[in-house]
Amino acid sequence: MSKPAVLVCRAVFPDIVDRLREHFDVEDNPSDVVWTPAELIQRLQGKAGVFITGTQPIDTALLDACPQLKAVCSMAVGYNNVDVPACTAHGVVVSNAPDVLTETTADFGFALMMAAARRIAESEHFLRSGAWSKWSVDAFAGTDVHGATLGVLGMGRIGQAVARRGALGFGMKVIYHNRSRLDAAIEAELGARWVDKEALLRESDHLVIVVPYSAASHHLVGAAELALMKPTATLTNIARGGIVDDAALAQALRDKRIAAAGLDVFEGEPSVHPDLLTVPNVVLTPHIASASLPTRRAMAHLAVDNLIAALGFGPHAGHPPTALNPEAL
Ligand code: 8YV
Repeated sequence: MSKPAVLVCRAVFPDIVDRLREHFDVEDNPSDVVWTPAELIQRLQGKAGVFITGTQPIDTALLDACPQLKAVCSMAVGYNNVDVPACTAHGVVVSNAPDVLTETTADFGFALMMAAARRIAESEHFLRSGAWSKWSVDAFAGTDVHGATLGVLGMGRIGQAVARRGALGFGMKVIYHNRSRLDAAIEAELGARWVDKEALLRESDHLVIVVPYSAASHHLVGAAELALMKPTATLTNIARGGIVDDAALAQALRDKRIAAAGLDVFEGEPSVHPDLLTVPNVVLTPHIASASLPTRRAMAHLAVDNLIAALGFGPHAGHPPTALNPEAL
């Protein structure tokens, strides 16, 4: 009997592809070409499953054009690139990759927040430029992290892991805003207090954004919100581009409306708003918050576990462990 065919959209670790080859005829992408939607549709013809990352859009047009597709398995936790209701309507199961990247992503969010607060990137550029000629009392004096107020916008798994670092490691006072409040026991463990969005913006010394992207979170932080923040505050975004209005943020940084920012995600990435590239008080990284090698491997393995199970193989046949719409099966 011939094996079902699957597509791996981007270059991944060779042993990941080998695991898929045990069950499937695999077309992979070792040269890591970013396929256009039309190329993706063409390669998906006759494929029962697809391994994607957080960057391939999966929409109705693609689903209509690929009637044999049964499973879309992503190695990202965020799934705003996938139209899950459309997949369900087409009988296509979708999975994401939660939990395995929580701690690594929280580590990075904390690092970016600290780099912004303590002006690490800005001062490193100064040193590398050869401009360092003497010690000065206020050179690159930033803001303290320990004992400050940490504001978390979006208190899911990663938000809670950031809060835990702040509260337990740095003695920070933690406030958060989320549509739903945490259980009282978790609030007590994290020492976290729910506040409305306006209070979060006004009271945070360091605001970390960890909310999923959706139409409702588009430009959740723009000029009006930035105007509420303290001039000494920092803003860190490790969630998705588009949640922060990047043009408004660049202006606020230039005007010193807020002190500094740390950004791992951008509207329209991999393009970055040109004004962000010229303001000095922002640390910019290319969407790498989950990028420790063990975590990227764990994310890819989880997507493979899901793909194997969704197409009826392995120990969890028929029950992909982190399906978002198991009812589609
Ligand atoms: C990934 C992410 O690097 O998991 C997510 O939602 O944004 C990142 O961890 C990327 O999307 C992997 O495809």
